[in-house]
Amino acid sequence: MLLKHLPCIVSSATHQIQVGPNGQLIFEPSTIDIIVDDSIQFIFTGTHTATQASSSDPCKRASPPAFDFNSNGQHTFNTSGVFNLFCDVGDHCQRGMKGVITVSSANSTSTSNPTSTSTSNPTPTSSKSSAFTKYNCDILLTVIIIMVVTCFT
Ligand SMILES: [Cu+2]
Repeated sequence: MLLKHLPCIVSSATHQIQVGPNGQLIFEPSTIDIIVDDSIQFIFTGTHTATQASSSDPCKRASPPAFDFNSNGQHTFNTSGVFNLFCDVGDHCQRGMKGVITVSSANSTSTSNPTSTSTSNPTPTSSKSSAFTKYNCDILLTVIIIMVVTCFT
């Protein structure tokens, strides 16, 4: 049946990275795996930046950086790849304020669970919407089926 092959609308996800939570010189999480068209929302506490670093030097600015925030903001990753992330304030990066954002292509089926190495209270930092997306797809397909059936009867 043709309907089986209709593409579903896949909505992208937004993930959060805390920038300097609790006065610490860290990104939390410091590593994150997302897929193309997902967004990262940077939530700032204190004076920091969330800047793309050079691929060769994790404490040096990329030229030009694809993202460079000094307050709350959101960036959508439209291409796959590995993006180094660092804070360009003082010696924060040298003191460990850096991270890695890995963007996989959308046809990858893996949904990686970020392994938590945090010592603080685990707080959910990403909102997954896969269940919601599936629900939307089911509704969409149902509506299409009803329309088709209506047309041919
Ligand atoms: Cu900083």
